[in-house]
Amino acid sequence: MKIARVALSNGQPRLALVEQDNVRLLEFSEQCRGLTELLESPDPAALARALAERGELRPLSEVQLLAPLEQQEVWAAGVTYKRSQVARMEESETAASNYDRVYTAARPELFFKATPHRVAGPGEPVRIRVDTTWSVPEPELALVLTRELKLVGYTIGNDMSARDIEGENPLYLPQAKMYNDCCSLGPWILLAEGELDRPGTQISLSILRGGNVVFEGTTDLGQMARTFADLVEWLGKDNSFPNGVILLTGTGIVPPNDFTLAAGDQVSIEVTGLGTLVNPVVQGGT
Ligand code: DO4
Ligand code: MG
Repeated sequence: MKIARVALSNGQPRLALVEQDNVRLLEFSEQCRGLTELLESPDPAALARALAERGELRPLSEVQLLAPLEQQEVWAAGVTYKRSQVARMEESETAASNYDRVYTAARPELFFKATPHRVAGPGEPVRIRVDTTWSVPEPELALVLTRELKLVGYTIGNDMSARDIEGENPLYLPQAKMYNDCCSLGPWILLAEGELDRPGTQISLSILRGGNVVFEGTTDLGQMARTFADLVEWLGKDNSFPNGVILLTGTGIVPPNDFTLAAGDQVSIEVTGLGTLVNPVVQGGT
């Protein structure tokens, strides 16, 4: 079941079930007035079905999709795929051995990625920092977790990254990763039902420039070196998330070292069973 956050003409965010080319709006109740309450309920799918019973149907093409989060923090894991380890070792002269070691260490790399106001929804711009000349999108599966860190869903994440800044000095990682519009999420949440087929879940990235594809890449979750449970357990050590949390699980696709994103590009990330998250790219002008 897919749950979208949508904006109606009155500006009020609503929730909706995505049913092929339509969305069915949920009628809020005392029990559920938003996404967090739905996700925190004992059975989000059953509650969503009940709230959708008398829900209005609208064509998907006529609703504006919003980023699928409310007050959740966004965190991210890094160097969870061999491709990311190799790319980071190439970009960083001084910190190559850190990336080598963290790939196999028991403790994963985890970092704070974004507050909700820094997150772009579907169709909204993601940003290249003004002080970088080497930036890439990072297409990642994102785990949707409750305040008790129960995995309740998945969405698509883009962990925008300035490779020159993080490569210059690992202490600059927060600047390479955290700024306005540094992350996009969407297009909706796929509620977790049983185990994901990791090797069968493909992540594809395509970057368009002037209508032409300038980079394409694919990986699958079977390539990820860590389990979701391992990442979540480390995230939760002495760390609380009163509104739940979204955890990006790392990238397995890194464009070649001579590639940088440019303003005007369009980034599309597709994940099997989830859909496609599309964002234009901007730089400057804030
Ligand atoms: O240490 C750099 C960040 C790694 C990362 O974001 C990733 O592997 O996805
Ligand atoms: Mg990343």
